[in-house]
Amino acid sequence: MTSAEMKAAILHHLVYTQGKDAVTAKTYDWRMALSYAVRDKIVDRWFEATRRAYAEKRKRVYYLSLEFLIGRLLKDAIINMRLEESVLDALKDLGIEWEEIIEDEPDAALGNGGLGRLAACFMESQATLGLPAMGYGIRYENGLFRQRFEDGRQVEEPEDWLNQAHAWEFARPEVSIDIGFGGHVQEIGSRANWYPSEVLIARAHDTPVIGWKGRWGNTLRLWEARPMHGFDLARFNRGDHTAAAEPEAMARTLSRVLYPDDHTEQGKELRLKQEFFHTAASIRDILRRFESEYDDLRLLPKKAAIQINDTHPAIAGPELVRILHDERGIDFEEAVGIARNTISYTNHTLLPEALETWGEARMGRLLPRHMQLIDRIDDLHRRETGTHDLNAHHDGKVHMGTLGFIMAHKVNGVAALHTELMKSTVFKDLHELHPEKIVNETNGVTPRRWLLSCNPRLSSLITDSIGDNWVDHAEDLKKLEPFTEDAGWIEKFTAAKHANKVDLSNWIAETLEISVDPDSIFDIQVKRIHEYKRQHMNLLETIAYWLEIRDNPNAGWTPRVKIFGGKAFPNYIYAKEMVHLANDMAKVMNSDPLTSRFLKVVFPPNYNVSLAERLIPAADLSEQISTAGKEASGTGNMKFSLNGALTIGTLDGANVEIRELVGAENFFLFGMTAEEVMTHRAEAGHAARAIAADPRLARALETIRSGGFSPEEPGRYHMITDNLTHHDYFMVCSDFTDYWRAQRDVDAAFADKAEWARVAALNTARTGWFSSDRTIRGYMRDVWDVEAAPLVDLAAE
Ligand code: BZD
Repeated sequence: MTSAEMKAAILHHLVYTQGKDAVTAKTYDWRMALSYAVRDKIVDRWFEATRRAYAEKRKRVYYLSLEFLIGRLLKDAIINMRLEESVLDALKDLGIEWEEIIEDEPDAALGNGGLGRLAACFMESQATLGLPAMGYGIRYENGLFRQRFEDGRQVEEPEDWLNQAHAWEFARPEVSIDIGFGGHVQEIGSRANWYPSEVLIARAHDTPVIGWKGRWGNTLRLWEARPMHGFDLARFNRGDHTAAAEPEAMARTLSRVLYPDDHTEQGKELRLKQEFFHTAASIRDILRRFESEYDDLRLLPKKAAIQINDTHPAIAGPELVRILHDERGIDFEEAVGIARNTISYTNHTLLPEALETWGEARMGRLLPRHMQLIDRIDDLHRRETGTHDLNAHHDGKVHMGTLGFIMAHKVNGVAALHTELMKSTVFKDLHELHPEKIVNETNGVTPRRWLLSCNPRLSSLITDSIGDNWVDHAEDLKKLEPFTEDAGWIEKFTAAKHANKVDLSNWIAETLEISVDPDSIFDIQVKRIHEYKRQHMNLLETIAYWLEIRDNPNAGWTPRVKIFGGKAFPNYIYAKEMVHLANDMAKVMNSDPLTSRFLKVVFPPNYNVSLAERLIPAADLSEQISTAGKEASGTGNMKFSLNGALTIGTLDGANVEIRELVGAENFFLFGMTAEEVMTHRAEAGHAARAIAADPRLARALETIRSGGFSPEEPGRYHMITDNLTHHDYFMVCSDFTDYWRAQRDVDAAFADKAEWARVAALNTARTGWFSSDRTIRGYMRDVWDVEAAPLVDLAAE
């Protein structure tokens, strides 16, 4: 597409789709016009792929997830369609700022963190690989809350991304599916009729997901909840104005908000309803598509693979059995077999508080037939395995992890260590019964968004050096290794990183009014705020460093900028205190004349996908410091490495694999192993002993305790200091000394600029394996048993 054609397309949509002329158009109008112009190009490719999937009778992958954290879509689409040049030229011609347009798009924040972002990376990789796949999610009206700080405290505000028109979706009112809840069951022999007492409608909204070079496109289908009967005109005419709108409001509640809980189970009824609503609509849609192509349901596992993203859609098993058995008349055991061979389940956490359970009373009330089928599934599993105590339904609850396991043919962990821990802890007994079921698929991230798009300087250097094949064959980044020995090339690498740091410094100055020196170490910890991720350990180290500088301000300290980002779950008081503490520390430290040349603390609010794209390319040091055994994988860790940051981290999640790939000598390792954590935790008084043994730690804790960062309220952080002193389940104190040591190793290493840059470049060269293309290939081979469509390279046409 030429620039002139692009310009014409933008102007056409500005006038005829957006209904504005160039004189009155605002940034929003220009963005919509550009989005529609780009979307037109995508749609042709998307149809072509969809037609091919049908014509070639290909097996399809269905990715069921309550979360898709996709972020902005415009730049992604432009880059994958290779339209940057024509768009940039056209915008220049029209006198429109590219940055301003890109920044105007709201993030689609339909996820909490890693699990939701993984789903988004997977969608992009599936499209890039030419794998016929469809994502199913919920079209939340309000995504993850917006975070603001008020006197350093987190304040949550509703996120309303659908307040303005959304350029990327197509409403499909013709795809409307009835979803029932409650009511009663009438059994007829083994089968039953379910008569729900409440029925809602799931309406589809489709977003095309386009792969690299537009070679393939898939669909993300998001369900919106609608009332069976809309506005009650009779009631309205009787003068009952508010009540007339009630059914509508009730139904809409279901797709209104994303639960902001990551890693906790709230056990709320609305959440269970969301889960069933999402899953039932998706299963119906999958079966309808299957039955339009094939007439034998026994073929289902050959033609469809259903992946459930954690247990949130785990009701898929019983629901599929219900339709196959009750509605289609397939024998119960055979129905279970078909469902199992179709479904597989990904586990994302071993934290006990995150494992979903539903009370039998609630489940029985809301899903009476499913409750009966779960008992029969348990019964069948007992007979199959000769066991008696491994039920999904026990102790008055339905355990969704067990249900997910029993109803899947494969269960996967998301990093090597995590998968081994699954086998030896949470799923130990089930694993012994089904040793073939658990497999590992180490997570990955899409290099299109997480290198090419977010880091154009580094990407250009890479492409100038080895060509652009790396973009969809990220293992090619290995070819950069010889360049890391070339001083001239390392200078260019350093220049790219430095320019990224200057950009970030300017942004920090403009938006937060904090001045930071781009020559400092940019040390970044961005992720959800959680005790197991140990932001407080980082804060303690920051305090200890600050105190040390104050003791001796002229000792030639290595300057650091400590950057934090992340949201705390609104009811998680401890996490919110960590946020508050970080902000209080920033206030004190950034204005300390003795130390501010050497140390700054920066906490931009509202960490999201777009902010990650801004921060990660500018990082020198990536903080991956979770208590060993607690972070299933991490994916931020991969993004940092790929962008040439060094990691300080524990042997947890995918850190283990990152360290193996980049080389132990190029990784700042510290802390206990998962096994050591388990034994050490059992020793009474571990925290007190660690504090007594490390005066730096003792002083840092005492500084918080005595109100050093909250003079107006000295007791403010007693929750944190008391917990660390007396309980410290996540072993912050026991790991602190070694963490401090590793941080000083970082200082020493940073002093040798050229050597640091060489190691940073090695990180980029050696982490291509963490492409989600590799992950998806793994699922295709080990879990889904599916092949991609051969692709035609359009760029060559
Ligand atoms: O999944 C995360 C893990 O904590 C990470 O280690 C891992 O890298 C990613 C991807 O596999 N888990 C989550 O993000 N979990 C949730 O977001 C979540 C959401 C709702 C309820 C429970 C957990």
